[in-house]
Amino acid sequence: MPTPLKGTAAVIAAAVGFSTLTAAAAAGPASRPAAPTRVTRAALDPSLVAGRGADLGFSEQEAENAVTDGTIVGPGRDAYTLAAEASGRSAVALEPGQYVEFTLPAAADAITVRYSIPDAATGGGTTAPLDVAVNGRDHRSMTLTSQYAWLYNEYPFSNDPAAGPLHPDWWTTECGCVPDATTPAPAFPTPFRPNHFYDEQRLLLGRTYHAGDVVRLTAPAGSTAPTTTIDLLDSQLVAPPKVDARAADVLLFGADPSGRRDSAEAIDRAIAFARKAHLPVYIPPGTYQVNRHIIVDDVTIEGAGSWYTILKGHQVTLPAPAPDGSVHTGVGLYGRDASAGGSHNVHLSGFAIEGDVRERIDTDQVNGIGGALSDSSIEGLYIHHTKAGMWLDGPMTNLTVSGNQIADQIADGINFHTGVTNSVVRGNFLRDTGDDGLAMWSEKTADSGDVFDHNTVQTPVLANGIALYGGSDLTVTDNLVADPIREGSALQIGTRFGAVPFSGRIRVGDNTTVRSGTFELNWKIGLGAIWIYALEHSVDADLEVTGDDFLDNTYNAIMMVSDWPVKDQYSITNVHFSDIKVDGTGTDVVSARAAGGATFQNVQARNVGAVGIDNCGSFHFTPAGSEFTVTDLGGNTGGGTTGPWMAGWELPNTLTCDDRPVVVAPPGPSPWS
Ligand SMILES: [Ca+2]
Repeated sequence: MPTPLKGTAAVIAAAVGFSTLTAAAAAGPASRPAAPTRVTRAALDPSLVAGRGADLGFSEQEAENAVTDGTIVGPGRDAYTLAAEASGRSAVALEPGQYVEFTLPAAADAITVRYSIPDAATGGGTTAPLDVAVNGRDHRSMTLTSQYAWLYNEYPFSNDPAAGPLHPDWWTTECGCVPDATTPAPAFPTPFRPNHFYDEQRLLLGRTYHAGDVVRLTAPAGSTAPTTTIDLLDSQLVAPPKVDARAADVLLFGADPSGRRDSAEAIDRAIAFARKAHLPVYIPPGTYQVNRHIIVDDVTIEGAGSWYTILKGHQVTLPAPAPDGSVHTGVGLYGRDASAGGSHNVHLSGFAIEGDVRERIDTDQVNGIGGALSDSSIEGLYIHHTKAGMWLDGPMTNLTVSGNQIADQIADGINFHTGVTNSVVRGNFLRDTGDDGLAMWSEKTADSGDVFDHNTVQTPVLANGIALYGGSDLTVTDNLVADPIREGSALQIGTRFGAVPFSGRIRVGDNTTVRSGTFELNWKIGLGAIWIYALEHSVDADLEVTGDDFLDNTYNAIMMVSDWPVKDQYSITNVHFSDIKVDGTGTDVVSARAAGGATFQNVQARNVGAVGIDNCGSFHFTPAGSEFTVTDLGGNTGGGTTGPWMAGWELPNTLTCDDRPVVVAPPGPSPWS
């Protein structure tokens, strides 16, 4: 039952994903008594992910589990669809007049709505109202926007829904050709590769509601949006505003909490005073207009909490490109450049950074947090609509990033780039990044001794949930990664992007992934929940993958690949998998497309859709078997459609190569008794 769509904006929506609308069982009418709306984490029963990921004190409820007279979108995992980019790969579409309602699981005075509305016909976004009512009264209106959503086309993407391919000299998967070198010229339907559909918005409700109270979100009858898609609702009880009377209050230095006047210089003055007086800087509740970087060094800056203190900026076009290549600037807190010695002893907490970045320009420094910050901490920020949430350019050391939320980014969530050492990213929540959620990128100089621990990464629209690109002695533990959408995996260990090789001990332990492993659109093969990739060097450091749960894998759970042109040059060795649970694979447990080998111990699998080990080695197919050796250290049990996943006949290196095994969608994850 395709939803009837009207108007020019609707044309785009209709073309790109509303075709996934189904007449699935929408819940009952408004008169139905409120039933508790399930609380989930990454659309999973919380018991399945206990102790993993971040806990920032909010409850997440998926719209597809709520009461609605709208239409369920999905589930579906195909790129460029609204379903695929939704948490849990499903959402609810509302026509004007329709609603979705959530029963609060606990006391709450604040909500976050993740939603999508169509783009304007010529790009650039639209706005539309959303009515919020609690228990049928206390109506409020949110103004939803798609100005920060809807990108099109090939990297680095475009806001123009009508544009043909940006790179007609690139090999293009849709035509299987290089368009410029092809006669007749191939035609590409527009919008071409639409993506990044969702945005989120926070709302303080003005009073505290109780468990059992009902929050109804209604697309008003007169809405200009033909469809309003609701993905989920977060609800929480926000702590009262923090007050610090023994600090340099930015109001005393002329900052304007109404957001009307630019406050950057006032904040600079407060910082200068605070450094001399050895005081922290305090930014009380309010919205402060900041349209450039605030340079921070040897200073503590505290807000009243990220729901109250908001630094908000417009993107500004620079009169001439900056020395770093930027052509724009915008709101951000930056340490000094590492080449100038970097910044030290910077402590930032308790405020939001609301940026205004609508396009991806990789030379632009328009990140929420940037520069080099040694011996520093960043805690309790909410970073929204910047390019990357935090992009740290080392060398630098000893940074702790904890308890932050980063959402709706054009590029990465947090990137430790070049020589970031002994630093920790713990307990952060990231949703809807436009590139890797969390990355360590050892370009030229190794990141070393760093830890990503207890973070939640949901719905990165491109690339990976968590990626390590080279480096030494790195740790990725107890994270929860869900729903990567294209050209990436939940976890990637790759020698890419000019990174130095891996060395020392690389530990990937006790993480949970779900609905991960995307369809690689250029290779046209399915990727694993964890993807180990030898592209620019071999992967030969001690790599220990231990205690992880890989749930509801779209294709395989574990993939090891060397790229075709380097398959005889680079290998993957010294990888050790142990104490792993694989619950559901569309295809294999292990896909090996490289020379080398790995050991496996206590890897339990069930609901496996294809042969357990898909072993291609380096594709020479000699009588000696695959160039990839699987070593069985015992306890590798379970399987699926073809029997035990690790069967004797597959060992140690039987060629079982199948580029595209038939996908058998597994049942949803369940407790492992
Ligand atoms: Ca959802």
